[in-house]
Amino acid sequence: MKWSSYRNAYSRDVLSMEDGKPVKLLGWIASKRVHKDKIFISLRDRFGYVQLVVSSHYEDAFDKAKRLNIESAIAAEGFVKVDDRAPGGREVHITKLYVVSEADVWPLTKEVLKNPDTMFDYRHLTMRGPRSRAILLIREGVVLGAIDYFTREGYVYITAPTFITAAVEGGATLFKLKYFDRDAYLTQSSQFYEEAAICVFEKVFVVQPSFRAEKSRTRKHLTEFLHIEAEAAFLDHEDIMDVEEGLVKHIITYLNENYERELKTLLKGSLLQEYEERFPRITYDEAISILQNNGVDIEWGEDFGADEERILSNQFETPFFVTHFPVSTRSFYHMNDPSNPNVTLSSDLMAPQGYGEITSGGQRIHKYDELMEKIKSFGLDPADYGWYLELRKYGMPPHSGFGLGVERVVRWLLHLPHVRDATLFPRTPSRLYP
Ligand code: NSS
Repeated sequence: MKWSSYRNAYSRDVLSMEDGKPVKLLGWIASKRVHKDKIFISLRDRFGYVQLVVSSHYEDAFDKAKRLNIESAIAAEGFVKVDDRAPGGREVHITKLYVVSEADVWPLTKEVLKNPDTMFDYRHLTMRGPRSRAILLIREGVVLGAIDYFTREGYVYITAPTFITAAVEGGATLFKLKYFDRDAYLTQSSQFYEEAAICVFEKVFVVQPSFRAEKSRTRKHLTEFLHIEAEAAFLDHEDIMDVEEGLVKHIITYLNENYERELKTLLKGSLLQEYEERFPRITYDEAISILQNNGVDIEWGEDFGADEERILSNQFETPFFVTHFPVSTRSFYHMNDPSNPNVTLSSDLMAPQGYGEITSGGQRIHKYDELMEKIKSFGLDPADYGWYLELRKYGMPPHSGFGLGVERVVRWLLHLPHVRDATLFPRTPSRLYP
């Protein structure tokens, strides 16, 4: 049989068909219930689930349905039956059933699924469940929503290399590897390459993995995450916060418009909250006061850890920016605030209700001497940043940019316990398989 031309409907089409319509379906047996003279199969295909009913009257189909393990791939022919008792009000009464690929006994017992570690050992199989399916589609929606936003706003999509020679976000979290006989690293951010590209396109964005050798075992750190980054010429710190805010609001609207089914599956029947008002903007100084007033032992100049972020973001019901981080807490490329050289023109966008940082950005140093001085004051070797410095000699305008962690956004929007739930095959300090 030529399976590519066999099918004439998907599960979701059946749900709006009239009684008696003949259909040919392809998919997997997600579950089955065997009765004396009837077998109920929940068939899964790329659009979801539909109920099949195999009656003992059709002996060959009945015998196959009885014998087959769940997750066997099948082709099934029959007629649509309108029935209020069926999920979605329709089922398909099967007359013929073909085995496309027979499955062994499914190894995922309740024990396996209960323990997050063994659950992720079987991620290649557990991803077939309705919940991970819906989460992965929302993740797709976050990326497509972002691409939709950037292309509408005139940003050009570029790509940057994964093998790099120097740190963007500090040497401590670089993954080192051998590049033939030289040392190289895995990229932490495409930002520097985007900065080069804005002198051609003015506004650019990337969607690609970034890598961090981060040992911290928190609910928000992966060693490989999907990074959406944007960079724009002639935009200052305030302007780029507007872009970040516009992006996050657009992603939410895009998901509500295009992923209603998945959102309702995951959010107990509701859609995502849309935010009309402008996101609040508080300074780092104000954030420190809030933390101190909540009994947190933190001094001015210290960076926020996971706990501080959680406590701070628990004070808010909408996303909010924290701006003007101290020079000591930010990478060297950040422009110092001309009105207060102890702080930078930087900001993090925080998700509310304890979820914390989802984007980070700000204005870059665009002047050669200023950047050279800052590189040296950070104890870095200017030779490592040759081309990046050189850009400042050839017409680099004031510019700003930011990065957004896709798994962090998905985790927040869906209230997931951990960022690893927001990606297909998570990479953490302890997980490199599957
Ligand atoms: O380190 S960042 O805060 N900033 C940058 O990499 C800039 N160079 C981006 C830019 O301006 N183009 O990371 C940006 C975002 C951060 O807000 C998180 O949402 C996410 O990337 N991020 C992570 N997600 C998951 N796991 C880890 N380890 C992680 N690190 C950052």
